Amino acid sequence: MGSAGKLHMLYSCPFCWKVRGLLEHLDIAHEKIQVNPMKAKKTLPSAPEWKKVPVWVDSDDAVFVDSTPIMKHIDKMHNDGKLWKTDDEERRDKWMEWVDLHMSKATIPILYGSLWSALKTTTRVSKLEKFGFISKRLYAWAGFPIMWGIIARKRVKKDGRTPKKLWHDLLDEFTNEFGGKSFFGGESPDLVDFAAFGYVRSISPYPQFSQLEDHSSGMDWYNAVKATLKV
Ligand SMILES: N[C@@H](CCC(=O)N[C@@H](CS)C(=O)NCC(=O)O)C(=O)O
Repeated sequence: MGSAGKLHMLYSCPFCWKVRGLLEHLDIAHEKIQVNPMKAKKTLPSAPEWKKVPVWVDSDDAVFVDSTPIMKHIDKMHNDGKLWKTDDEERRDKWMEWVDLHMSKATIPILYGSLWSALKTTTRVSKLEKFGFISKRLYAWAGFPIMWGIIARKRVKKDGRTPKKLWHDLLDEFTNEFGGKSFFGGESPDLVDFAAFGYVRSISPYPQFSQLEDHSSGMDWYNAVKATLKV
């Protein structure tokens, strides 16, 4: 089978992890295009209107932007929309919105919320992303005080909880919604599960992930979703 499309992405972007998990679950052949973070705004096929990753380009060159709409599009095109179909659309829509609102905001605090974690994260990101020679070094050293001092510290202070407590609360709230089942979607994961899974998985390349690993129902769910990926 030929490639279904191209995913323009950054390795460390949580929104890209959402789409990647879905592609792996559905076992869809595709190309990954890791963009240079410094050049993304100019080089993305959706630029200049949309300057964010992920961007999905279908095999017929149609361009799709924004992670949740991309997931819906891929499910529709390659899976008869089965992961989005439900008897309770109100519950699904409410929780998709909840996941996109709350989990998306919780990744920065855990990765950059203290000076030490920010340093560890930016060093790792500079190795994982396709930076140029200069920007790689610049990001590794100038990135962490910016991420920590300007962005993360404010968010942690505003929330009032430690980043670990914030994640444990989110995982409690999410898994409590399963009504005793293994997934939000019931016996098998649906698109809401894959969206949440993407945010959680985006933390997995970093040492701070261990703070999530001691949430047992959260990890039962995470590992159960992971087990459905065909990679
Ligand atoms: N709502 C978008 C958010 C995407 C997003 O913010 N991506 C970040 C990288 S993690 C980005 O490209 N930021 C560049 C910018 O905001 O200009 C989605 O879900 O795809």
